[in-house]
Amino acid sequence: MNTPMLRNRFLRLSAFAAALLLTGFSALHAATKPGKVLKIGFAQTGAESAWRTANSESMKAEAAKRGIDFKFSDGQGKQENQIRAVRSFITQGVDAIVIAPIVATGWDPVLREAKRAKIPVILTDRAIQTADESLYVCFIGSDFYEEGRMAADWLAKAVNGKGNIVELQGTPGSDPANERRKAFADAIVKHPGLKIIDSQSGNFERTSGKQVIEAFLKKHGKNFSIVYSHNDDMALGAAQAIEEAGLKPGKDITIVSIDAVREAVQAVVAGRINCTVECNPLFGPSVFDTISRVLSGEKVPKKIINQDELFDATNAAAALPTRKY
Ligand code: GYE
Repeated sequence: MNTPMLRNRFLRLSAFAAALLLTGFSALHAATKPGKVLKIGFAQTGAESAWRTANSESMKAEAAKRGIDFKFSDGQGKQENQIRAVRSFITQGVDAIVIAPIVATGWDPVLREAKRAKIPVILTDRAIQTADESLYVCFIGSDFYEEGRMAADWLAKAVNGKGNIVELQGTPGSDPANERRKAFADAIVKHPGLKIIDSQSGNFERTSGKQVIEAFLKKHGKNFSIVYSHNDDMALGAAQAIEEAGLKPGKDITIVSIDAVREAVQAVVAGRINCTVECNPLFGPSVFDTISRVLSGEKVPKKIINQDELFDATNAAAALPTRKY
């Protein structure tokens, strides 16, 4: 090869290398360039509860407010649908992916694919179990263990540490079901008069919750006086089953629940449910703020935990007018 040819080839190669370097380095900051429309995918679990509806609405409203090209996928209660949605977000080259993982395990392979594609993943609502915490940027949601503990402590006081309990569990293998179950069990150990005599999943759904309590009423008769429900939809289903059996929910049977959706807070005011621990679903603004920070290269905390309160007969009526979900 003569010298001019070599020089030519060198110039072409260096132009190529420079282009590569530029695209590589600017990928993250390009996402935050003024005027650029951000593309964000959200793999939601499904539409099983009033909590979930409020959460989806919060995410959609905030995305619209910020002019984000928002790709919303309803997983219809199946992890495989959520995984498929995440893969399609990767193919579409989104700037960030948000997942509300229906169950806690089985996410590593698809998260590795997102990492390879250099797309940041934010977990919301439910946490996952993984040995590799670098597979996601951060988690935004509630402390489910704390919610279960609050429910148990409230109950122990309300019933003087005595009574047989039946438990309505959330979706099997989901982080809120795991944590709310464990926290409640850990807390009632301190009260030998409180005992869980039966426990079954109602999938976080009202109809299933109602069916489980109907079956428990047949099986156990009047042998229980407390229902602990992992969410409000199932608690409202339980209240209906108890009424249909000719008993008074909130009086003959104490109901303690979690979420504090409007209908449940109303039921507390009406005396049909005795207590509901809040689990705030309105974290759309916090999710998109966090994504902006991540895309502009800022470091964010690994866990961003929402603060939750508790509603019972003492404060439900006052809270109702300003409840936002
Ligand atoms: O409590 C329940 C929903 O993951 C916190 O899922 C969420 C739970 C919520 O179906 O109502």
